[in-house]
Amino acid sequence: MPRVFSGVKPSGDFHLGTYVGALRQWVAEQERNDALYCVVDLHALTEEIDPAYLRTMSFNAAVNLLAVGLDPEVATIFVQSHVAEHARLAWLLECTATMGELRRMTQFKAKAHGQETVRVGLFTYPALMAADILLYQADRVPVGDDQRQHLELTREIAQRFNARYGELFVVPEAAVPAIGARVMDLQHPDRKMSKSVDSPLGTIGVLDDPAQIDRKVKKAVTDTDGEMRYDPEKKPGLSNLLALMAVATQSTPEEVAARYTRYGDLKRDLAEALAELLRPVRERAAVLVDEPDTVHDVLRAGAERARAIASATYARAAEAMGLLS
Ligand code: AQP
Repeated sequence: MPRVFSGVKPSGDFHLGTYVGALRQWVAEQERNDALYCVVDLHALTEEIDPAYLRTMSFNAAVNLLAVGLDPEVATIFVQSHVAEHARLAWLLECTATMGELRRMTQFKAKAHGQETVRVGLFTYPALMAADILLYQADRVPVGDDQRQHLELTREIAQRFNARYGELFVVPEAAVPAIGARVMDLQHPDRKMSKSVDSPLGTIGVLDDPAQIDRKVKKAVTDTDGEMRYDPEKKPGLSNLLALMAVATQSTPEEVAARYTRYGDLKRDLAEALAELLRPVRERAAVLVDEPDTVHDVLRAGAERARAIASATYARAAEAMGLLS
């Protein structure tokens, strides 16, 4: 069975972008693959985060993973820091990656831009992400569009390692959805919807109720020419809404555009469709938050299984690089 791995950073509440760009695929992939999904808490440390908040968000992340429909009987769900080999392999891979490669990462440039101090971990983040993936010998990595470049670097690191130290790592493929790979902020359609950017009206949380969704969609920024057309470059706000409607109704943005003439009608139907799309997630999460033991049991079992795979890969990589076993 092909293996699938992906991770999500518990740096804040999950939003529609997380769901549409990644989690939806994770659920679809779990049936036909050996799937491992991880709450990547070590990645959340790359920027300032309150310890108590991180703990809460990591637990909430696990709740949300179960609430979106991941089945712990089928997929392995765990927390990154519970498997020490992530940090251990990251060091080995940092010692194969170059400053030039890491400096090219656009996410680093964007996050470091304008900051007085930048954590070393933010810079080396892509090596840790490569370790996350390569530890499990993943064939496919379902991610949103913003992670493409990191995936490309992971492939380069794996190929270079294999060439220098012997064939060890599977070189993974990115699996990016055709529609919804980059959900934009509803108030600032020139930038992606993000957990850590404060944009209360521009961000739809996966647990938002129908009234909140309705308010945010109705206030979404579009344009003034009134032309119903999918054109992400010239009409980013409207195109974002068309893409979301396409995801919610399993069609294409162009088909959605053909069904509407007025922006107001599209917004009304989109708000309803999104509320319906997220309804089961909201309902399951409401039950799960009151069952912390169930959630912790899932994470404990997941870490155990993940550790078995990760420790075998790490041992081979360490030995290949010359560390005494
Ligand atoms: N806006 C988005 N559209 C489509 N996909 C998205 N993803 C994130 N935002 C969007 C995808 O969700 C998965 C988990 O991402 P993450 O939470 O680990 O990190 P991120 O990509 O850095 O997400 P955020 O929300 O922007 O977090 P912060 O603000 O903390 O950096 C990934 O597959 C990602 O592509």
